[in-house]
Amino acid sequence: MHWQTTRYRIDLTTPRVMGIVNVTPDSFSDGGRHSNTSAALAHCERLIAAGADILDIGGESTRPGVDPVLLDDELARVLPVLRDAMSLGVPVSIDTYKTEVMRAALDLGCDIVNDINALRADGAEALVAAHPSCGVCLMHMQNEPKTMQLDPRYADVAREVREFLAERAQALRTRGMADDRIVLDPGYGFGKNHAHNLELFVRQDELRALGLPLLVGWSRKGTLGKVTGRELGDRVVASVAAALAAVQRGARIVRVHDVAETADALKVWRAAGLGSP
Ligand code: HH2
Repeated sequence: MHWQTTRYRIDLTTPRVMGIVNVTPDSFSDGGRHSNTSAALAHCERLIAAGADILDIGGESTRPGVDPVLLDDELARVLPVLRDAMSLGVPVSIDTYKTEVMRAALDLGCDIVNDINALRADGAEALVAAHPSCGVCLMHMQNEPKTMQLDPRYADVAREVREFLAERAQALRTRGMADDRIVLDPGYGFGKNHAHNLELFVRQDELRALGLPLLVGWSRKGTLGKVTGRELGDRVVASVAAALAAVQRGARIVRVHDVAETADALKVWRAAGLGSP
């Protein structure tokens, strides 16, 4: 199993670690830490040294209740970081739902578009499908970040997420995009309450029926705080455990803040013989 991206064909036989680079003043767990270009680039280098296989660079926080960032502000945050990160020797992903940001990133040669909105913005689907080789991650989200946690409702969360992701993947196939460029993400914490997140986690296997690789992002999220009783700054162990459990349930890429800890855990997981496909 591979993930075809602009410059790299990523082998997913081994689970991969996607390191989070938030070039934002207000991300839920690391806002303001890497909000200028040089700090963000230093963070990229640290994540690679710690074992990141992919860098995911974003310029807008999508935490619950947040207001959208203006297009020009987002571009000014991410483009200089993307430009330099492209030379660090690993695949680079742009974390955005804005078509114009995707376009600018792809023009720079960016490898992957990671979209929490699964390419539903005007022109996003056509743009990505028309690209000759970039990878894409399609994530499920009910509603939008501003309102998604107010009152999320599902009749059957696992079925609805599966049907949504199937429809979004099919839309890209219809435009001629090859399956090996597409990765799916259940979107833990995006328009889902605590019970929804846990039910989806327990039934994550059901998403494998879609036949495409899964990426998951549990890192430091609120549900892990509820499960453990830990505050935001103290959720590393919970996040690593969630990443391992997600991989055990079929995820091939884990999107994490704590790269070194997650990479170590995955090494032990593989040494224990749990890594064979
Ligand atoms: N979660 C966040 C952002 N982007 N992308 C994917 N594919 N999956 C996720 O679960 C996901 C994501 C939220 O985390 P973070 O980037 O740390 O926070 P913020 O949105 O506040 O910047």
